[in-house]
Amino acid sequence: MTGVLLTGFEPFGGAAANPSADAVRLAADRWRGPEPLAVGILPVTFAGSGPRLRALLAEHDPEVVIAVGVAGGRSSIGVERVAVNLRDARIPDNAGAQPSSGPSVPGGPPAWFATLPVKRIVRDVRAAHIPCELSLSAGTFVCNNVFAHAMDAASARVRAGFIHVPWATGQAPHGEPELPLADIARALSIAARTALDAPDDVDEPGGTLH
Ligand code: PCA
Repeated sequence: MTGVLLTGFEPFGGAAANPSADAVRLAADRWRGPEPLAVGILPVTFAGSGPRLRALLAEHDPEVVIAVGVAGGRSSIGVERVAVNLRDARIPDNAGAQPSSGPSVPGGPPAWFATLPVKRIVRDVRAAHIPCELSLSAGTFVCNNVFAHAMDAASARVRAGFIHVPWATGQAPHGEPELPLADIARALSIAARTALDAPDDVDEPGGTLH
């Protein structure tokens, strides 16, 4: 059985690279286990991303699955807490599809909570001096779509969730914030290690007032 499945995305929206793919590959290169870690790269399409993620889950049967995507404009690692069952695309995906409403998972619930220990991951990544915060929305584009499919497909035994990352150094267009790729990869390894070792979340009040 594979311990961890990490997925990243191909480039989209005219960008030459996607740090999520670079970071999951680097995290896998540096992973020392002992649990195995598998990596997959997903297409940035509404039609293809869910089936590809489901195929990877069936192939690897992981204990922990963390899907990863870039969130241009963010300066911190963002551990996503809620997947909403909604597609609304501000830009076309890589196949030209641009839905404006409707669910990612027809017949599914309106939303899911990540089953990763999200607050513990934020705490552990920050302890490594990497900026990290809890996020309440993964948006309504392909990343959130994959998050929804992950939560729908993962059995109760699997800890599943999504992490958004900033651009890696040298990649950001228009002066958007960046983080060193090594820090992004390290944050993903910490998240995987924490989810394997400590499935229960910490009991620490947080949230937002508005
Ligand atoms: N980010 C996009 C899709 C792929 C990616 O890396 C998103 O946040 O939806």
